Amino acid sequence: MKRTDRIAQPWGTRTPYPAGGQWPVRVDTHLEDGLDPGEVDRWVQTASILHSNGDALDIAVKDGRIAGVRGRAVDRVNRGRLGPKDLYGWQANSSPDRLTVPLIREGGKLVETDWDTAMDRVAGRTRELLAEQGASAIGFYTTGQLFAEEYYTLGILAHGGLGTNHVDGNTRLCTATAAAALKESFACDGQPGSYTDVDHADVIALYGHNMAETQTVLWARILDRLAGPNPPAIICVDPRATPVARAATVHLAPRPGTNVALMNGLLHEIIANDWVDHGYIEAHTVGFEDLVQQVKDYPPETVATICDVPADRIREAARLIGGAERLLSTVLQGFYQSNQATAAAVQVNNINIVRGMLGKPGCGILQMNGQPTAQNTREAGGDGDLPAFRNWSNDAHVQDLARVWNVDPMSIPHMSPPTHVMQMMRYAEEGSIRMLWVNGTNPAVSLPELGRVRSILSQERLFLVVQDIFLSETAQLADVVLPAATWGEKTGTFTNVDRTVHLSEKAVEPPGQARADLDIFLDYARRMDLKDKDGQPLVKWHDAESAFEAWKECTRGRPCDYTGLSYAKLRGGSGIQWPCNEDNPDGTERLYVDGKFWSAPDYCESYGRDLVTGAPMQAPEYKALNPEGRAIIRAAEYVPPHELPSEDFPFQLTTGRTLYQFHTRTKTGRALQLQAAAPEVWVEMSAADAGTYALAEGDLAEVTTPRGKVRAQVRVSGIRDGVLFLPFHYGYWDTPAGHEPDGAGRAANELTITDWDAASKQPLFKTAAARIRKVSGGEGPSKAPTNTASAPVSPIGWSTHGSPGSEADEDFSVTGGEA
Ligand SMILES: Nc1nc2c(c(=O)[nH]1)N[C@H]1C(S)=C(S)[C@@H](COP(=O)(O)OP(=O)(O)OC[C@H]3O[C@@H](n4cnc5c(=O)[nH]c(N)nc54)[C@H](O)[C@@H]3O)O[C@H]1N2
Ligand SMILES: Nc1nc2c(c(=O)[nH]1)N[C@H]1C(S)=C(S)[C@@H](COP(=O)(O)OP(=O)(O)OC[C@H]3O[C@@H](n4cnc5c(=O)[nH]c(N)nc54)[C@H](O)[C@@H]3O)O[C@H]1N2
Ligand SMILES: [Mo]
Repeated sequence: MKRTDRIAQPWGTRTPYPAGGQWPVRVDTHLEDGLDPGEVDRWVQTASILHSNGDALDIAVKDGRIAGVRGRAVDRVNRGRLGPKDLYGWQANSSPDRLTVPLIREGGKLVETDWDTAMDRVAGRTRELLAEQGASAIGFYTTGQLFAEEYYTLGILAHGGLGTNHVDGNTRLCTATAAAALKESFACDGQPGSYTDVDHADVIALYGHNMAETQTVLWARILDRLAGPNPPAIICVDPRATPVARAATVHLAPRPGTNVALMNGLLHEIIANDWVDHGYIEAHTVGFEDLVQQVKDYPPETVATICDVPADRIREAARLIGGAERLLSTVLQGFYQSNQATAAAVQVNNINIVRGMLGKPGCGILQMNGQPTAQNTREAGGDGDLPAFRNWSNDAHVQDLARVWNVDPMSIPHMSPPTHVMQMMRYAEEGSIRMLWVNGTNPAVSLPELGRVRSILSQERLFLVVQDIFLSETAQLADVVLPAATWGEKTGTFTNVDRTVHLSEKAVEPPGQARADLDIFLDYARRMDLKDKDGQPLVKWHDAESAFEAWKECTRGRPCDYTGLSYAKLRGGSGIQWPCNEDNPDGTERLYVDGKFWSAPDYCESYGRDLVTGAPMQAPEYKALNPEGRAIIRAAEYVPPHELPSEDFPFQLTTGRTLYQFHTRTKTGRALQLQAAAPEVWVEMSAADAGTYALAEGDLAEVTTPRGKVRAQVRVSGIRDGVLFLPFHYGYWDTPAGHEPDGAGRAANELTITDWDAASKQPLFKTAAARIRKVSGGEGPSKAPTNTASAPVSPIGWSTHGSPGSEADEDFSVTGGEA
């Protein structure tokens, strides 16, 4: 047993292990001050809610309150470990400013009301709009932070009940490209790999993925491999000196927005040196010749000029990848939110495909998710796709869904792709979407170009419903605010990046009158009197477990088959990876083990899209391309970002995360230890750029793009020259002043651009042109964390550490765990 300051040491103590070995157990516990584990009344099973890793944990309940957390030793994902956000973030649940009663807007102000009044107003407005305009007047914008049961219920009521095609999730901002890239290469969503690939890999390549800060426990697994015998080589592609970059064997720091050029350069080398598996390509793929032709134009010297990365370093990275025997590739926002998102992410798939590195231990692709239940949003249809990876452009799939729901197939919208959120915002701006129901997301801080977003959401003619646990920046603009119960206060399932399904059980009562999101949706379905084609209630379930049973039926025979799972089976042990069914009763560790893909034309989720225009491919085209259901190698040429640096805006601005904060901070900003570790926005720039612009550590600077201004203290960091970085966590709920007098804000999205990837429709948060100027000298260094990507390049006199309440126990004595 060891006490560790987990703010100062986010990854905790090393437990080294060798290639092919089993990751040792380390059980992390943090309880409220003075509480002894022996005094805990109950431990209640769940998994982490503040990222996509799916770390399993138990909530400590004391006197009906959440009083701490402990990692679950038995779980395959984390083997007991927890990250800082999980150790401390739960405190937000009992924050005194939780929403506890519904609110409605009266005379311009939000006032308290009862559930009947609030829900009648929502249902009443829905009925009016259906009568006046039809379902196209109504949009739903959900999240990646509810449970599978809730998305499935939302999906049936929006698609099967009202019949609107305007359904999307904030997963559009998050993992739309993960889904799109998997659909392009394998014609179906679903991660091929498994976290255990970390145990076996000899090369791990992380593309635009700061895993050290955003999936701390998975990174701890890699650190433990690096500390053990025969460690893997690490390749990092990131313009900043992240902790991943510092641990890397080779770090490539390209100009933001040039990922496709870089990937084509790597593929050029892999193909030119014949580091490819011709047998695999021949037997299991289509499209290789196109790739060979395409990457001919990208020799390392050409790529070096586009990306500003030394040609020899590209060769070195390619040599490592080309020589790997077990290659694990991971991809996240540095690709997904950057220029040519899908095309870039697909090239990562191509590397593993042409090297034949799929379906074997250590050979995996993790097109990462970000949010805890982003996968479920996509699976259950919360993002507008049809549930269980049914193909909206395949009539047989629509009919099959209509059978499951017992509705007329024509009542399920499927004539065009589902409306993505940026398009929904456009429709609201133009006035054709007149009601928008936002749940579990805070678009007034997280969407690009906030000035525009605020003006859309605050229009009188838009009826805005916001279902949240706090009075967020978005909720402040709403016509009706519905107080939700959250993680720990309700039951449901969630699925992480590597398809592991966890049960999350209710531990405590929600505050005041707050209700589980599922109960809110069920109440709405009842009030709307939604019926199936026999006049029976459309939604035939009444609680989380009955919703899960219905969802299971919907997945039967589909790739994400849940039929072998049940709440009982998920209770007590480890999470289980789908597909889990009669054939795979214990779940499935890796997909595509036999080189067979879910890409047969009559089974696949998608016929693919044109990577440049985004236009969906038609069935005949797809059938001609891929009649036998193989993996699809899709080549892409590099196209520069739309907004490039200019004389007026000489920098590239990129945005992202820091280890201690989650998104718009509604939870982590209310957890003392986390908020203290990263209390205020900062802007990162290189030492050379700081010199040129006469800026120093701690100076107050103003960053400007054509959309707006943000003020932040300068952190001189290891970021590449020519690039500025802003964390996007800092909105306005905890700044009484809000905007600065002269119109500058502190939310990074004041500056970002309304633009998105053509194929995935994911907004571009990572490439914009900007300028920076000094406002005033600082009164000391910026408060940015020092042990993360924002580490200062020269000493600033202090380092990030916790206060007395931020120690956690690490227990190394637990043996066993999952076999
Ligand atoms: N601590 C913490 N953890 C989280 C979250 C959080 O808010 N806080 N959120 C969760 C969610 S929802 C998500 S989606 C994930 C996101 O996890 P990540 O994707 O790891 O996080 P980001 O910081 O958004 O972006 C990753 C990196 O992309 C780099 N980058 C920027 N532009 C480019 C580019 O053009 N090319 C390349 N190659 N790299 C570029 C940035 O420098 C950054 O280090 O994290 C999850 N985990
Ligand atoms: N500039 C820039 N912008 C970005 C990104 C970036 O890297 N840069 N990243 C994008 C990404 S990847 C993501 S995922 C988004 C995240 O953006 P958001 O989804 O807007 O961020 P959150 O702060 O997680 O918002 C979740 C909201 O749901 C509420 N909530 C929490 N739990 C529950 C619950 O159980 N029920 C209900 N009803 N509400 C709940 C929270 O209080 C909060 O208001 O931001 C995107 N925006
Ligand atoms: Mo995300």
